[in-house]
Amino acid sequence: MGATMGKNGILDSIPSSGGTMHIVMLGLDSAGKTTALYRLKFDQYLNTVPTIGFNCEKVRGTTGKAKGVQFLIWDVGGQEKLRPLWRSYTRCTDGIVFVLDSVDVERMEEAKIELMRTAKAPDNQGVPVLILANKQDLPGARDSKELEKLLGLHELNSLYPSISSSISCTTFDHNNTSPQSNNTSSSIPSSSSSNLSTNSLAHSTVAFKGWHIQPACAITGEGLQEGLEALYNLIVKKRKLIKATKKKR
Ligand code: G3D
Ligand code: MG
Repeated sequence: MGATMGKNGILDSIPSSGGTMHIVMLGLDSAGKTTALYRLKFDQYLNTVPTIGFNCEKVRGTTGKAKGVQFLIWDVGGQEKLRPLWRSYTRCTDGIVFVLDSVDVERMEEAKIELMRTAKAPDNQGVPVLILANKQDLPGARDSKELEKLLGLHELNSLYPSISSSISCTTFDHNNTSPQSNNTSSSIPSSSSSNLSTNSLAHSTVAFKGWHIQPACAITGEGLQEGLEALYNLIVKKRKLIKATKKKR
């Protein structure tokens, strides 16, 4: 623990190579961040005290494609006076986990404001976000669908890159029923009056939904590894997308 702050934030001091994924865990105070971190790390419930500063642990993925992957998870204090520090941790991170108390409807608006502020910060735009809908064991816990609405998570969609590709497509000559050219497997009908013989370009956009909401209970550990795997998949997908975009240029 105890990394120092560099000009690019606290992650300056950590090598980003070696396949370790850097994850920052944020959320309002008492949402269950530290409980989730220690449940992931030690696979048991540990009593917590309010976090002043941060905790940091290496955690291994145990499920699906994330099995064996090493995550370096930063759990940052969520009290209001500590939130301005979040930016130092999120800069250069691979993914963000936003932990939510699924019962605390009174503070849902506050949670939404902080989540949106974080996701929309220029440094964080496009960084995959896992919303961990914690405390699902408690009566009155809102389910993912309801939380999605309460938090207005659709707003996040516009923050993620999409790749647009141009494909040469078949044009159709009405005097001649054979395709003129065909670089794609499907033919796209042209307008009824035309005898088009030139290729046209169709633009397809592959959308990337860079966020996921995962119901969880940090006390029992339910949903935590699943959430980590979902976040891992988003990070990998985003990297592939960026690589594909770069190749096109
Ligand atoms: P924080 O790190 O986000 O500030 P903590 O939150 O991990 O310190 O947890 C705050 C309180 O919520 C703790 O209770 C903790 O036991 C509880 N908590 C965390 N996750 C869950 C959960 O999934 N279900 C339930 N029922 N409680 C949870 P105390 O009583 O110590 O304040
Ligand atoms: Mg804490």
